[in-house]
Amino acid sequence: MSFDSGNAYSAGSISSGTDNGSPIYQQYATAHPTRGAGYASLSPGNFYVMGNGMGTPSAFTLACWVRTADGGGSYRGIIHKQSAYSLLTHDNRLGTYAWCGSEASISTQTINDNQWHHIGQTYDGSTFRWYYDGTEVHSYVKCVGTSGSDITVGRGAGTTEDWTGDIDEVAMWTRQLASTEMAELVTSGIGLS
Ligand SMILES: [Ca+2]
Repeated sequence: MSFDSGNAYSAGSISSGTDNGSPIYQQYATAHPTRGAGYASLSPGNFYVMGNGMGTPSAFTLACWVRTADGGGSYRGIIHKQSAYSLLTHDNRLGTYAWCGSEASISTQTINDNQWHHIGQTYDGSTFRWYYDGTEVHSYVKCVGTSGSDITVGRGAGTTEDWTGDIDEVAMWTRQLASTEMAELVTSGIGLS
């Protein structure tokens, strides 16, 4: 989802989606070398539904740029698949929730400085790794749940877990990107296969 020309939903293996509420499409004052021409602003009630998309693959990567001054006092879903996996914030810190045994893991990395940051989560079938501006900041060993739930961008488990802030270049891969590739996303954009 580049948001460079409105609601562009292509995101790795995901190629369709729908607005829920009224996400606001914004244009950068000057096109950004990595983030392109535009981005989206989300707030409670305004998010995207991506369909089942890539399902629950054995390995995957979730990534996007975000800017927020309010990471939420509890869970806020950024890229979320209910009952499977989620890239989220909790009390303004980057984290995840994996439904195999229903357990969250929250890093110490705060995210509410109102500056653009690239965040990502990779999974190799056993270990989650979080990336912040291209650098690994946290990991934990966990399996994911199997779910047919739609992937949502900007909403977690329900209406109380909507995310507030700007978002751009949402991407997903059905493989674990290497640490070098996660760094490359920050400097070169999402042109990885
Ligand atoms: Ca963009």
